[in-house]
Amino acid sequence: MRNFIFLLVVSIVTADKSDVKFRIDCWPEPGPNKANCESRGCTNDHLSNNTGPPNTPSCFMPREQMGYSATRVRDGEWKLTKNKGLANPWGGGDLPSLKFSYNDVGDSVINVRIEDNLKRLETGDLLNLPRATQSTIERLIVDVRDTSDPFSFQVKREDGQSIFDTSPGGLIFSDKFIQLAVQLPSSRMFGWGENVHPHLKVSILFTWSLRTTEQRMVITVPAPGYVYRTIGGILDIYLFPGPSPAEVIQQYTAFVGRSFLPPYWALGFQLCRYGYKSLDDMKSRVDAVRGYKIPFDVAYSDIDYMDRSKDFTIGANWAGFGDYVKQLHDWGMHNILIFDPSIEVDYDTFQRAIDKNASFLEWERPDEVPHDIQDLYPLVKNTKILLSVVWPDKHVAFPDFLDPQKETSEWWTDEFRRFHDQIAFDGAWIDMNEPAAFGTNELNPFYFDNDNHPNLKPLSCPLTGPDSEWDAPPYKTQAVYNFGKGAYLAVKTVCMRAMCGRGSVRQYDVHSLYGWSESRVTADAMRAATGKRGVVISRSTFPSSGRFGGHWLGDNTATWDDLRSAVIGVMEFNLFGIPYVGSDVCGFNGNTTEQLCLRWHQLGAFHSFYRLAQLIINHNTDDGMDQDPAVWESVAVATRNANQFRYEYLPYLYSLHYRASLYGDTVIRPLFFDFGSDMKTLEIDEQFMWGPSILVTPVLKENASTMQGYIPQVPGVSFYSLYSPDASLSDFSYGKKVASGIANFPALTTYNEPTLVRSGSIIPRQASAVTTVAARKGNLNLLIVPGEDTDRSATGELYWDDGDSIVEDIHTSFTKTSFNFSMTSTASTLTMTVAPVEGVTNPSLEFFEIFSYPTAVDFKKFTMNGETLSIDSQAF
Ligand code: MIG
Repeated sequence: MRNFIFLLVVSIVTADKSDVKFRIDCWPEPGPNKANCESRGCTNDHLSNNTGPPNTPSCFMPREQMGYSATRVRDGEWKLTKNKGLANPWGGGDLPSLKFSYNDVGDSVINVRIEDNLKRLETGDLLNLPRATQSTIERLIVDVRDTSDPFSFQVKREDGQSIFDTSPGGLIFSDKFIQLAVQLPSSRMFGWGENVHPHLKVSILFTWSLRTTEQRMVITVPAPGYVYRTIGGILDIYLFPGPSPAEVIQQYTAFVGRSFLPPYWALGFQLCRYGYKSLDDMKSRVDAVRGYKIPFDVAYSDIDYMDRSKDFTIGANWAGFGDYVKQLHDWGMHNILIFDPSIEVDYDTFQRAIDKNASFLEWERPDEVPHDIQDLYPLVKNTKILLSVVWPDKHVAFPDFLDPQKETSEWWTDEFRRFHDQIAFDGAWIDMNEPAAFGTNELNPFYFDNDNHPNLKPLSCPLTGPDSEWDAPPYKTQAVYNFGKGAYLAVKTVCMRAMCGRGSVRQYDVHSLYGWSESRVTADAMRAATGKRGVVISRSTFPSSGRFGGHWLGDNTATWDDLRSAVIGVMEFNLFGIPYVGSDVCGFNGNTTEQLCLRWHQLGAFHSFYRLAQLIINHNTDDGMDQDPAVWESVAVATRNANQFRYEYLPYLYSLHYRASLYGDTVIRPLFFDFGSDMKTLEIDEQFMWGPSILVTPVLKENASTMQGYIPQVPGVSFYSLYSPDASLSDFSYGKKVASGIANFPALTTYNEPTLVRSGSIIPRQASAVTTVAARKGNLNLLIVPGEDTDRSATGELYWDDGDSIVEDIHTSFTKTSFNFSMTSTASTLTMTVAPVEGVTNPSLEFFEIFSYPTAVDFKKFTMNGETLSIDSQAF
């Protein structure tokens, strides 16, 4: 997976069997054995497969004795002193004395810190988080055990339940290695990001690497506990009390910042492909999809549009691209372009960067500069700029988006403005921003075999000698160990010793912030260039990236497993506060199949970011297949139906995004967010809630004629089918109540996924159209699903704005309409309360549909604001 969130390695090493209770791996490198294990002062005990969970470490630390003793300094502060237990097995020296402290942040968040006396870089300072808190009745209490050796602490709820307990021991604190083992109260752990997870609940034994890298890597382990490992800095831990999962996310996003509001058009269907040979190629696929009248909003261009992969240039086969984007706009469509951060160092864009004093990642000292590469390029010859290899034909440099001065962002913005004058793109897709680099420290990089890529000498980072401190630290992270023998931190990326922040910080300390910093600068550049809200989608993210943009789940493969992992990944990114998220529909790598592609469109039609993307470059044959929906009649029809459903519900989806931006609500979430009182929902990760009202059971199995799902059993809540072969009142299942418990839904290929609506909901809709721009012009209609209470009450809301202009203040940018419905034995009442805002025109209400209405309707008795209405009972 590409974009792990923290510069942190989590190695979960517990098991329930008493003899292997909480093993902390002492030899994560390849090839543990008795001798090397014992040389580290650790215990070697190889378990046969049936005595321990899979991947239980055979070499483990004597954790019970390891750590620090504590003496109280004042309320909330202790001095920690290294005890006699095992020292850091990787060497490098344990810091003899530390400070442990905790503080309340606002009235709900607890901050626990373990740090030394040095001023270390704190990521939190760079992130500039709002650090707002949200009140809750729940309180967390820190309980420090300072009389036991090693010291440990617990964070508890007021009722005494421990939610975070470091009593397993094993605390290590060195300059370049920190380890903290934590016991949890429950095996229900969710949300380690970003990794591809087979389940939402992290229940299998796994070690997750969270360092930003281009590669997918996962090895195993179990709850209820985990071991954090990180390669430096301090421990600065924030605990959000909830108590409900939804409140945890609200509290977390208040603290890190709430998600940006996507423009309305960005909720439309998007078509993307890597491997268009020319503008004509792009046009023909766009025409094919439009030809099927599939609702369709965004046409993408991947690096193919560039001249030899250089940002802000247009390739020879793409003459007329600017006019074509105008044409797309005339059709009510939009265009998103890819931008890579790597800039070739010998053309106009880079010349302007130098002229404007923009900053790039660089070497620390002049004597480190490799002149055999550097001197090839006049513009960098006398600089310390670090050169590497990516897609372009010549060496590239990486913009320093953490530049504390304005020059770098001003140059980047200027490039966006200039390029926008040529092609009026509407969004930026920022790729390769881990940052990815080709062949670092490799003798024979893959591109040497690519006829299309010159054999440039790759970047080389010092792995031995005095300068190797940052690229070859004693403990090299789980990501590196998983990679295999001979791996190093700079695999597929830049040197950790590189300087950024205009020489103020090392890549080692901020590596995982590259994509975050590029998102922030690019979101500003987009707005400056377009004068519109725009959208940024980033491959690499970090906590709080959701403020600036969305995310796609990276290069997946056209397999049924990856269809399933998309369901989980999208829920996880909603937990991370990045709700504008989706997968590459149909699968990026590998050739898809008709059936898989059909099911993937049906799923994608519910994801906020809904993009068909594919790789059709096959380096051997150059003819990977097309896989857009127009390739197969069946997929075209299914996609049209699924998209029509989505487009009808866009006012609802857009309102969900407003709530995410305003209150930190999730858009797509696990069933237990809404129905946690039914414990069965805690295990469900093949279904999801689309906001509070709609439950989706996607078809995830090959050749399925039915799909099994679970309908929550919660007093006072029932579900109705929104799903039927022809979605009309004439069909028997549409609008019908479904029983709770396990259900088998017909896995239709001609309509959307099995979709249910929850009682008590009012959902704003509009008729579908070929684009969102056209659909927005239509009238509003309401789906009313009466509640199960005596008043049969239902509520809903609509957030509305022009969908495209820059949001200056999210709290005042919209009109909100609240809908309330209730029923007595004699009359039903629908109340709409509108808080208007100047400049925003709401769509007018055309009709409403009520499910489960108990009596015949008397058409003569309709009133509006007290006045009798005449109703066309024929049309009703
Ligand atoms: O090295 O721009 O994840 O979506 O199509 C591959 C080409 C570079 C990786 C992205 C993918 C994109 C591709 N990019």
